[in-house]
Amino acid sequence: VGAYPIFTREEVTKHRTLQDGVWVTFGDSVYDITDFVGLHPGGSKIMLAAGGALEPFWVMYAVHNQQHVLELLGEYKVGELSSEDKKKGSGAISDPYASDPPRHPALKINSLKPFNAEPPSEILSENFLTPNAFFFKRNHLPVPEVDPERYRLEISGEGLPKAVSLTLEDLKTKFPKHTVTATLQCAGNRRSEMNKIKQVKGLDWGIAAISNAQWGGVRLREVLEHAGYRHGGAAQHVQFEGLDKDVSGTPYGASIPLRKALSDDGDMNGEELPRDHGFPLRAVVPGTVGARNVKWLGKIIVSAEESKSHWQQNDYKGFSPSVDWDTVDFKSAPAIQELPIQSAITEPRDGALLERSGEQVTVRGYAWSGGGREVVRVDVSLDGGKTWQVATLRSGEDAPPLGQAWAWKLWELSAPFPPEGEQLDIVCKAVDNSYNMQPDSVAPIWNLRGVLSNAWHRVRVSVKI
Ligand code: HEM
Ligand code: MTE
Ligand code: MO
Repeated sequence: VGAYPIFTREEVTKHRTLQDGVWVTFGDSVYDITDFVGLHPGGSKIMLAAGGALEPFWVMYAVHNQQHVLELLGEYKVGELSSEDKKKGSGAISDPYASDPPRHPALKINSLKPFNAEPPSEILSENFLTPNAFFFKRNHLPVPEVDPERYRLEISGEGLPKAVSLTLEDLKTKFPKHTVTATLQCAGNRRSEMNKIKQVKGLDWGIAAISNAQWGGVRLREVLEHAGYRHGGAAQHVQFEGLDKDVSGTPYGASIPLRKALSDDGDMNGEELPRDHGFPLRAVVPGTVGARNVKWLGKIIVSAEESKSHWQQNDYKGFSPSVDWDTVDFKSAPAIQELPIQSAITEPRDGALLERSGEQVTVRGYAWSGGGREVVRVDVSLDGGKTWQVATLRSGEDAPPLGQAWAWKLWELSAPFPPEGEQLDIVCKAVDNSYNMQPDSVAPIWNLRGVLSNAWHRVRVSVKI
């Protein structure tokens, strides 16, 4: 290792544009990342750190605390900080996640900061309504601290005579309360199965980035009417902005088509909306991908255009297996809204050891389809898909009106063990009322972002004689 040139922090600050070169520091080292800026998977945000330390930004984006990222950074090293500046350090870094709420220890954490976690799969099939503590949690940023007294919901845009601001008290007293039981599923649920085919980018979700709750609150339509919304203009979309913001002050955002604008706020399974799930207000968009169910809702904007948010424009879209990170054109695909038919086996778990003495094997799971399409059947195979049996569906509620099956169905199959064999290849697949079915394997639906992973779910278990 040859000696590196020595720089002061003062000198580093002079390199903050592509013309002057883009330099950053990490620990005691200096890096010239000019050539990496255009290649950065996180886009132009990287320029926020230009001329200074990476640490204050990387505490927010903990995706960087990985060996492969540090190795990549190492390739751009050009110097070391002067011993004077080494002593000073990069300044105290406050952890933006320090005020995140406490969480249940049984959750399987996929990323701590931001917090992303799924419950043990058995918990899902044990409860038609997933208890809030176990409901999967998917945050892109720190959980904002919202003072309910000072909270305001801002509503503006196309077709509204003027901007309107509502307090929580207004929302609770000026509108009728509605409830809806709706399943929320992340676009990345079951991504880990795609990773087995070929590496995708994103959190390695198992089968439990999906949960079901009864949501209580007000209808978005009624809030828009209260704000004086009139049809006839250019309005096509309803944009949502969260109160969670990144280092550049950009909030989490998403939009839904205007005609879908039918939503709720307020409580979750009869409890106050938990901080992780959007306290004090979230958009609930039944039948629509998790990403559009914006939490910590601060702003509603009716507009002719979709949300400009990164997550609406350059993420949460599906592509052909042939598309890679060099060829992907995010403008060429529509934003995911309704999700496809889905099901998975929650019990037994892959790799479990079953006792034949029980004589019956019991398989449990969930099934759900987007857009309010009702699951009408779940087929289960104990022999890898050669023969099938129909599972019993448990809906937990009265039959929903056509096109409004927002909640999942839990299902169960109890069947005699096949006469021989030390292994069971259990498979499930669901059918919705449009007769949409799941594809039999992952490879043909593989996509670089690892979304929409809904192939037949398979678990292999051993049988003890
Ligand atoms: C993602 C490298 C600076 C924001 C990534 C990833 C890499 C990377 C390799 C992909 C990680 C993965 O998915 O496994 C770097 C390097 C940097 C740098 C080498 C400095 C030399 C920054 C800065 C910010 C930032 C300063 C913010 C101010 C992000 C974001 C993502 C990301 C938001 C996630 C994108 C997504 O989830 O799609 N970065 N980064 N990065 N980076 Fe950076
Ligand atoms: N809303 C805000 N403001 N910030 C977020 O990070 N994550 C979205 C969505 N709404 C998110 C958000 C994504 S991708 C999903 S899957 C769901 O919230 C997860 O909701 P949950 O944490 O209540 O399960
Ligand atoms: Mo998500």
